[in-house]
Amino acid sequence: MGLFSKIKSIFSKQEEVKEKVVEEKEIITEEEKEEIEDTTKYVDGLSKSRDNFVNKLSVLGIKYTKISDDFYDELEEILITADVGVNTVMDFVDRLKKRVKSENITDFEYLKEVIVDELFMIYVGDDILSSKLNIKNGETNVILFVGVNGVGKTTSIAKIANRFKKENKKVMLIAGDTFRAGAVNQLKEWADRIKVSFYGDDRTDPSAVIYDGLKKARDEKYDVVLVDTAGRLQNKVNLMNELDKMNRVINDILPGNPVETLLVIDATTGQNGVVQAKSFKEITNITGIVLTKLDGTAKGGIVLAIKELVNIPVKFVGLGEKEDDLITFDIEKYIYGLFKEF
Ligand SMILES: Nc1nc2c(ncn2[C@@H]2O[C@H](COP(=O)(O)OP(=O)(O)OP(=O)(O)O)[C@@H](O)[C@H]2O)c(=O)[nH]1
Ligand SMILES: [Mg+2]
Repeated sequence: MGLFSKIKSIFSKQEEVKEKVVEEKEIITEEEKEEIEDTTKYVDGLSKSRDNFVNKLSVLGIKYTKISDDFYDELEEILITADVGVNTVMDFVDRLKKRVKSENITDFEYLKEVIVDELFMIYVGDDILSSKLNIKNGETNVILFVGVNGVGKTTSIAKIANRFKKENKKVMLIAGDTFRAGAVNQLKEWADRIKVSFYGDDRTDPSAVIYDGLKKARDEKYDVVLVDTAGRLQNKVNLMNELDKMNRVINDILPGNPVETLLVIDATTGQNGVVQAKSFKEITNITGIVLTKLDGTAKGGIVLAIKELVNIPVKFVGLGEKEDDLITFDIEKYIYGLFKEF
């Protein structure tokens, strides 16, 4: 059985359980419930991408009775327009062609299976990219959030803080975005809403604010500190200097920190997001990506482009605007959400 069939059977079993819970009031554990809820979020959040992708791919299966060069050309086009990324698509199609030849594949149903398997392999590849955060219990962990404006940094911070809060962690948000008017207040409002601590003031030097906030967090033994930063598309050297300074301040007060620097990317910006990831990777040590607004795009293939072009793990995905709509990235659930009906 192919990988995709396995994934499909795991998750369709989950869906059966979900129905039983609703209709027959079957009792399940909290963990099982969360798993099912997460899968549902992927399935719902990726519906635009799924409609786009899967419909087009299915049409291919009807249109072509033989797997020909034209078929491959159209397949390439579909994947490229879904933001998978040109090089990734080229490699993928090469591999697919080889498999079709060596396994003598003529059946389109089987080919579908192979297509999903090979796409899955792009992400998994040789190395396993872990979506786990590098958090140490009993220590104060600093997570720095970077990214250009409007991508969803502040919202993502709130959503992630909310998750930590649910795990009973002591959480502080620091308003390191001293640039945009209203940014400090926006973060404070979130902190109040989800009931976590907040540090921010009206100084213009983010490092000064971060310094004081972190001292407080260290002395009062906070578990996690999430630092918001300004998202300006300014020149690279300035941004690099500023991030360097912030990193020095953070590491001074809490050696070994930040434990994570998460780059926030808006999935609806497509290949632009990938370009941003490349630039940020050049100027600072990005440890993970938060991919927001996947629910708002039909081009869910961007996850694969990120893997191929920047090779930084996607740690969270935003699949909606609500507090709970940011979840840990899970490639299997993602693939299922994308190809459920394929
Ligand atoms: N649909 C959807 N909307 C999102 C998601 N994440 C963020 N948003 C929306 O995107 C908009 C911008 O979010 P912010 O968190 O303010 O973005 P930011 O990066 O902090 O912006 P600046 O502070 O201006 O740099 C808000 O309206 C959010 O509600 C998501 O996963 N899905
Ligand atoms: Mg912001």
